Amino acid sequence: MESWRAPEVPSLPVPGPEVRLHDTRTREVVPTRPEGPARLYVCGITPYDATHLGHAATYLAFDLLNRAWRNAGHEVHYVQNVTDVDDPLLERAEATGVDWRELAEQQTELFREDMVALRVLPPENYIGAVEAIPLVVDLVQRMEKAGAVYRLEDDLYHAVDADPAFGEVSGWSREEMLEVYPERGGDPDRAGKRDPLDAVVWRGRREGEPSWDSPLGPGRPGWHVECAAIALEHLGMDFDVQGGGSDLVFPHHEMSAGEGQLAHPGSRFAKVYTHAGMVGYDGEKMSKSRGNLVFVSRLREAGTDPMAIRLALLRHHYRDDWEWTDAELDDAVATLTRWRSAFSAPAGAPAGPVTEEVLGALADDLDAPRALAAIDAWAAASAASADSADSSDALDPAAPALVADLADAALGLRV
Ligand code: 5CA
Ligand code: ZN
Repeated sequence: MESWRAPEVPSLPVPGPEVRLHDTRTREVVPTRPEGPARLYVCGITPYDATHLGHAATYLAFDLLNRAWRNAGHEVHYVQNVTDVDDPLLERAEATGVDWRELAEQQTELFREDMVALRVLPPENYIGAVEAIPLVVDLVQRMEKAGAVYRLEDDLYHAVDADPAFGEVSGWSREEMLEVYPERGGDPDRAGKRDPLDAVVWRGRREGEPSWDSPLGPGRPGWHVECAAIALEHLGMDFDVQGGGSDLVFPHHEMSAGEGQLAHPGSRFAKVYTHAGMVGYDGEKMSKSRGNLVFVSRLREAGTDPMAIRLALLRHHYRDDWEWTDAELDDAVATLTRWRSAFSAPAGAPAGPVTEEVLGALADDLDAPRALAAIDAWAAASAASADSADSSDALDPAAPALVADLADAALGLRV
């Protein structure tokens, strides 16, 4: 499907350091060492009730990674999916009496508009589950050849016991897995399964549900295999980073990695698995099923500057779980006012040290709060020197434009 319009990104006079990133599998911050273009897959939305601030925070985290890699001199090949056919989307369409295709198209378009407003760099390949069906069929057939698929009535299951590496991505115990599985699309209690944790890779046709003819029989893709198939087609095995929110660690990323690896024995799915924390509101994780959502589009309609939304979200480290409050937005608006005045001043404090600090912070596991604090400190120092006759000589007329470009290139904040 169509991706969205790319924002302009200024080029910086100095390169950033190599990027280090937290890896869920090893539970360590590790260097990323892209060979050729850095290859990034980030799980996309299921297009109903998009885009809430939790979604936005997760996509901003990986946008920081995309920018940090580019600033370190890498090209980036970014792929994202849209889960445009799956149970929760179909259920919502049914409940609201809207055609599921129409719901998906409307919500995907709203998401694109939100991403443009937030200056998120678009993926090169933006791929819907529906358009990926031939890829899914191909991957399931490869898994079948590896002896990792069995049939239960009209459905095909990924047999997790065929995979000696099962559990490696999340590092979770079976008890932990079994506890969340039913809430996250799993069907542990279905009679006839070999292992309660086995996951559907092809769901046979049901009355009243969309389905596609295929050599696997009529049906539709399972969720995890959708992402595995799209990532493999566009990035290949052993790509650099698989990303998403922490609610995708298990089962989604565990299963999609396993499915890729079963079909391509001997290589790893992703080198690094990185997860963003959950944004809450009113005491609970912001989620479609709980309905406690704050939407980017609603804030925009109410006249909120999208850069204030972006700044407020970036005040929190991407790995933290945190709770949104409306006060965060007021704070961000005040910060933008201070920055705007410093960026339009005739001179400012030297740009060299703040550039080094901002690029260094972002390359160090995407530490946006530290990067923002460095620009705050630069703006405050510039304003203080401008007010003092003694130190105004130390101000550099080139600095405001350089730091404005830095905020844009590294943090996506065009002020
Ligand atoms: N389509 C699947 C991924 S293939 C999916 O999870 N879609 S989603 O619309 O439910 O979520 C989109 C992204 O937002 C995922 O990476 C998810 O982990 C993330 N996300 C969802 N809720 C939150 C939240 N409250 N805070 C932070 N990130 C969230
Ligand atoms: Zn996914």
